[in-house]
Amino acid sequence: MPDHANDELIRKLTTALGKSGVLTDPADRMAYESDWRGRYAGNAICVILPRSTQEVAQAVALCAAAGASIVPQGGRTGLVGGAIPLAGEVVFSLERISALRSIDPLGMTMAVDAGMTLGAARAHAARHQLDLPVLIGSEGSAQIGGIIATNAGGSNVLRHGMTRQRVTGLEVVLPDGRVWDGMRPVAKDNTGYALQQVFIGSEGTLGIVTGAVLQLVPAPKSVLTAFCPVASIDAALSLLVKLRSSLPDALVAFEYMNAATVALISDQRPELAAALALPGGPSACLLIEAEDFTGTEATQDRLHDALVSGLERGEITDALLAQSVAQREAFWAFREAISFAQNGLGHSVKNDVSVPIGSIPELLTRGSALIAGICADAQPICYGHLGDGNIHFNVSPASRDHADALRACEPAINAALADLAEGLGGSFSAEHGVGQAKRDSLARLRAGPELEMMRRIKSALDPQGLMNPGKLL
Ligand code: S2G
Ligand code: ZN
Repeated sequence: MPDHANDELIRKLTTALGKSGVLTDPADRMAYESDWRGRYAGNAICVILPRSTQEVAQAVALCAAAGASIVPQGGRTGLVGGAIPLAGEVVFSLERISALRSIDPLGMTMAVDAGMTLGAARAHAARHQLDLPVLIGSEGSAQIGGIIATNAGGSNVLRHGMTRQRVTGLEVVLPDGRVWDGMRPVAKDNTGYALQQVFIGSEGTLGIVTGAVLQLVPAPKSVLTAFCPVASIDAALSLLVKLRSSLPDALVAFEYMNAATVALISDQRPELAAALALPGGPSACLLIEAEDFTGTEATQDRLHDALVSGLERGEITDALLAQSVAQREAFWAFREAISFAQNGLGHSVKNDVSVPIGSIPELLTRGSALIAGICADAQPICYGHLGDGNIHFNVSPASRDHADALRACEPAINAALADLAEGLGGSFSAEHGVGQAKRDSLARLRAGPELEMMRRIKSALDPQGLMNPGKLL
């Protein structure tokens, strides 16, 4: 947009939201123009911080009238650059719209503003012995609107599903500035197209989520967490099968990390490795978690017996069962440190893929061979949600000196791993979404009816193409 048009729009937005609600100075905008990894950055004409759904609606209407593009933004914890401006957009930060609207302990639902962090929402639920079971390391910053827009997964999808399964109602500001109030706190609403589902995972390209009704679950009486060095990926899968049969109603997390991942954490965060006091050198490990609703020893006994038989079969070489909350937190701190630890080596390549669980050994073997063929001094940092078939097939340089070489190989690595995952019947983006990072993979791998339907939905709901241009499609 020409400068005078920008100035005119900024003037109108300032009138609508007040001076404190519109950031124009580059120094004030900077924090909103790049992601936490510093991997994606851009320039907005301004960043606005509306205080209510009505202010969002007013601002969207002003942008639509001016033909200005919009980037909805939550906590900026995404990994595919989906909430980062490219150039010339208006960034809508939802951070000031963060209230608890209501909570219904009997119906186990909670209505919240989109800007509430996931951690705050989980704390509200816990006060009523309930839980919002989306388990991601970034819960302190990730916002409810963002995890809905990206359909975030996390570590207990195995039991509770993705964010999609948690949403019963949505409030969305549409690209023309109208507000859709779909905040229905009922499990069943079979009245035509499931419109909430269209917006969940749409990455801000169809509208701005400003509120949600979330389906909560009873909080467990206790959580049992084990950390186990594992002999191989096949052994891990064999143990998964045993645990699923002995803890069918309790197993919530089955996280895998390969030896290179464990070595990376041990190098970058020795204090976290020391807290686990793992015997021997870095080996592949599992983090296993079960929820106990009985308040008896039954679940613990079943988990213990399953691990003992895993030891006897040689599937695991040790089994640390958390004896305290602090020890459980040490296990998770180790696991959640992976993402940041990758930053320590200069450049991190991330490929969040899923395949049918039985194909994971082939994915790891063939994927590692592909990477070795593309980039000599790179190491596969493979970890993630083995229990639901989602592996973060990340790649780090052998050392910081090789970071540039890896950066140069990234497009080839991403394309090869995307093709491999899709070829194995899986997905080139399991939980992180498309954003800027995987847009080309979407265009290449989902061409035909799938992409055509997406484009038609996009043009039907956002005919001006103002919502988050350059992301996803
Ligand atoms: C995880 C997040 C980050 C990454 O840790 O489960 O979803 O680096 C990932 O891939
Ligand atoms: Zn993940």
